[in-house]
Amino acid sequence: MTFDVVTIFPAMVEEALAAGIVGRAIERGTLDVKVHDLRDFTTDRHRVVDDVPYGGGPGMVLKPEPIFSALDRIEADRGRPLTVVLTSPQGVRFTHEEAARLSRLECVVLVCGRYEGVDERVRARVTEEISIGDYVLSGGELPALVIVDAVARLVPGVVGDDRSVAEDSFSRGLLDFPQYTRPAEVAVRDRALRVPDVLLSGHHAEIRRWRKRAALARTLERRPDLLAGADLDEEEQEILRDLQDGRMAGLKKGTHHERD
Ligand code: J9Q
Repeated sequence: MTFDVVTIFPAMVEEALAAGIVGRAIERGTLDVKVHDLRDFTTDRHRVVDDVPYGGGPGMVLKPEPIFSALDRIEADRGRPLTVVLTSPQGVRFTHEEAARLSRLECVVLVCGRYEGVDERVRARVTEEISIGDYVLSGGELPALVIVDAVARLVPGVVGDDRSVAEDSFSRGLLDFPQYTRPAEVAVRDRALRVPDVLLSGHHAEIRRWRKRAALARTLERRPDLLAGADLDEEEQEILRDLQDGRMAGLKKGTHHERD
């Protein structure tokens, strides 16, 4: 899979991409990511990428021609159909499902917008507009990096062990179960915090069941909205019913349930 990122901050994007799992996948050639400096596609002496908005108002708007030139070049270089994503607050919300869909494409271009805006005519060459959430950012570079990371992880071979991808919380539609590592006991201020005994027991069937229960309990507590779309096996459905009974009972007067 290939990504092309069009940005006015190429160094920021390059540095972030060089780190971690995505960086290693690029080194190995599993992923091909090119970062394009929008200023390289200007034709004036001062390499100007933005201008004042027609009609007046504060801020600057990204000019259309450098973006069109960048897309022309990328299209010619890749020689394949492009999916052109504009990162913007007006886009469709980015989710695991969107990431999975993009991971099946060959060539994805990410155009990093600016807070103040992008000339509306750029959208004539954009195939989709994506938002990573409802907050104000200065530019589309961080959203583009979020999208590359989430999509790349779903490309076969990018993550070393594909079991981690398959078991990944949003692949399964549930939150993760709690994880522990050594030591088995650690002091926090005046308290000794222990790893749950079952995880030290070596009883694999029990461990699996404890993890299912813990993941379901967390999801029920923190993100009950996810349960509607989760695909649960028989055992998980039974555990969930049990947890829900306990929760409802716990809300009633005079009933008592011990903590998990
Ligand atoms: C370009 N706020 O915000 C959330 N997803 C994308 C964005 C965004 C922004 C400003 C500029 C993208």
